[in-house]
Amino acid sequence: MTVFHSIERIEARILDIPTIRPHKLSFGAISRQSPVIVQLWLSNGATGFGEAATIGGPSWNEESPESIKHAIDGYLAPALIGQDGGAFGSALARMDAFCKGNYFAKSAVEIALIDAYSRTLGLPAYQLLGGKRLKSLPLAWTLASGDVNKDLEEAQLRLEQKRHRIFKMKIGARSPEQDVAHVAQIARGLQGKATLTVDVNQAWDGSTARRFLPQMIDAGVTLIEQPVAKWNVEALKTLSATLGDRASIMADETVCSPQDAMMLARAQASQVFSLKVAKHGGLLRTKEIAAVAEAADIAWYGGTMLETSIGSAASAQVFSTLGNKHHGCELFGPQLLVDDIVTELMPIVDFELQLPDGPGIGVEIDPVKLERFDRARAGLTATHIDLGHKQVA
Ligand code: MUC
Ligand code: MG
Repeated sequence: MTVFHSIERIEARILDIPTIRPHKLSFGAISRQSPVIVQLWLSNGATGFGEAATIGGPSWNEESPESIKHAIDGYLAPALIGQDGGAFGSALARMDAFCKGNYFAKSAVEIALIDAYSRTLGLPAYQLLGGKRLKSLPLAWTLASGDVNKDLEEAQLRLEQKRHRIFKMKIGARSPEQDVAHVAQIARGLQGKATLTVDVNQAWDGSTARRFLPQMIDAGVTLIEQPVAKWNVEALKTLSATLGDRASIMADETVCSPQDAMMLARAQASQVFSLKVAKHGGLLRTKEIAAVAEAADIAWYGGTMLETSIGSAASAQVFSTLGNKHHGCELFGPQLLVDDIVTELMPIVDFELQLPDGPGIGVEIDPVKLERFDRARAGLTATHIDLGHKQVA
């Protein structure tokens, strides 16, 4: 028996949710996240939610909350209305035909579609993505207050609470010498009780990375994320070859499409891929990148764009279907926001995020909170990155 539930309606809204503290990255600081939340209805009345979040408007890559909403309202929703809700691959192909690129926007729609359809079947989304292999994942926290004492306080508290023992430090905004001193001070303060990683968010050129990463490793860092510009695959390759077994190089901004993944695998330019549902264009495409990683003996890491529990749970659904050659995940977005939009957060037990069971993406929306943070109601304007004292000319 064929079950046909057509896609009836798709709506996108931008929320504005403050962060608990300024979050400082190489390219600026944020104090507010503006996730785009998508709701999709099927003809049988089932509904699902999806999300795409950016960091500092279009500062992390080309898409912004406003461009995401625009692409969905103007192009992606019209492409899908009346189509078979269970034909996920065809839905992706139609979105590609109507609209080039715009992967964050497509991911929010695809998540909402898979959420709605799996709820119709009464199944967790992971059942439609290959089934659950992992029940939990070690959960990293990012130390990015910009102040070494505050970072250490945050880290100590989270260790005591048994929430996190992987700490990622955002570097690249200050001089490399200052960054090395900062990381070394945190490492000394934590006395080997945690795994340390750094994310340079493309800030360094190849020679800076070659000169300063060995010092980071001497200080205790074992995973290095996107040290150079996304196009600088030659530098990633040299670093991967020369840093040896002491630390792994992880691609983030460089690895978006399956072609990027193939290119990095052929070049042997990174030992780890940071998987992010938004930049890959959805849950199914995240599995494609993960498949390339597995075939090329590259490990994966469950990345985030600092989503609410909607996007985080959707990511958790697909991560739970992957193999165990991983470095944990960083789905801590909900903890960085002053409040969330679901009734119950995914639990953290013994430093591990418990990956949700269904139905759908496994979390339930709180409609009151959804309204409370809705930009259309609050009348806020676009979120901009704070460049601080950075000289940009
Ligand atoms: C990134 O580039 O990884 C993820 C965690 C965090 O603190 O920032 C993001 C973006
Ligand atoms: Mg990154």
